[in-house]
Amino acid sequence: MNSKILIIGACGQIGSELTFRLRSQYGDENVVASDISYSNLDIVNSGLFEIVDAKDYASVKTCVEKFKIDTVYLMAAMLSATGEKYPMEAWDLNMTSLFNVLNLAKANFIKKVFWPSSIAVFGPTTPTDYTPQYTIMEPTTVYGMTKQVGERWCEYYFNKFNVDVRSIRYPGIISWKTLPGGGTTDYAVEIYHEALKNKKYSCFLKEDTKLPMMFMDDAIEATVGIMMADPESIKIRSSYNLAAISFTPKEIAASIKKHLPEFEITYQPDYRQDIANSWPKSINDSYARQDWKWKHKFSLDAITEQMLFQLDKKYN
Ligand code: AKB
Repeated sequence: MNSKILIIGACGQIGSELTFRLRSQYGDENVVASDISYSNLDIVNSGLFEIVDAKDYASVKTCVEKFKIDTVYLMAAMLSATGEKYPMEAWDLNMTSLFNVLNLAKANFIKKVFWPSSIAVFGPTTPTDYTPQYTIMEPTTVYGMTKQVGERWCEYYFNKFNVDVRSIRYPGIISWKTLPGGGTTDYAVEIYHEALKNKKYSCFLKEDTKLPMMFMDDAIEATVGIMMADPESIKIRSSYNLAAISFTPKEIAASIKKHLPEFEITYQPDYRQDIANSWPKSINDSYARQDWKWKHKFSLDAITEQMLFQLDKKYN
């Protein structure tokens, strides 16, 4: 029998692309997209869509029962930069939505849960290079705190209540279909838009700020890959380290200049610099590669080629 899937936060950067991917795999009739508002018309008009408030247990449960959902991808979250502006709201959204979904699974309304964690679970006391799966975790952002404690709850619900919850720690995600919102790694998407529109970009991070990043296509493969893996192969029920590439603003600018030699980057670091400074430069994801055979495809130059090609088509 086919899975009946609900994506919560389907209008967002990852949720939107995940919706299209899951629909092509499981059939339009088996994938319900949902969000708090009609903010992405491509998603709203592309198939089954429901308004669901992730913070409201009854709202999520009603949708789950209406469509006989067995699998939930909980993609709604407030990210690192916005979370620092609205700490209580970030805590409330990120934690309440997770408890709602985990409790629906505990009560057997659903069978399987995907919940995204992030490199934001790490902090300034974490080893920065090739950060291991198991290491010091003292996040300094509210977003990072919600992800760290969320991981503990996922593992707890797996151990105590046998909830099949799976999670990966996303790095910064680069995509062209939907803009990211409220993250510290968002510069690596904005830069391509500005390069094409204005041939220049003022970066909110310093030129040598190295962060782990990944192309959306790889992120979607990882998400679908961990969810399709045999339950026995998922040995980590908190969240898996996940990695592809790492680069600095200076390096992404150099990659863009290969196609647009006139492109200029300037640097005006703001409060997001402190957040970036607290995160790892690169990640050791050997458990994901070993347990469920994760591997990435896209290099920085391959991402740049795709981004400039697809955005150029969009703008013209
Ligand atoms: C952010 O920058 O907040 C996110 C993340 C790394 O989780 N993109």
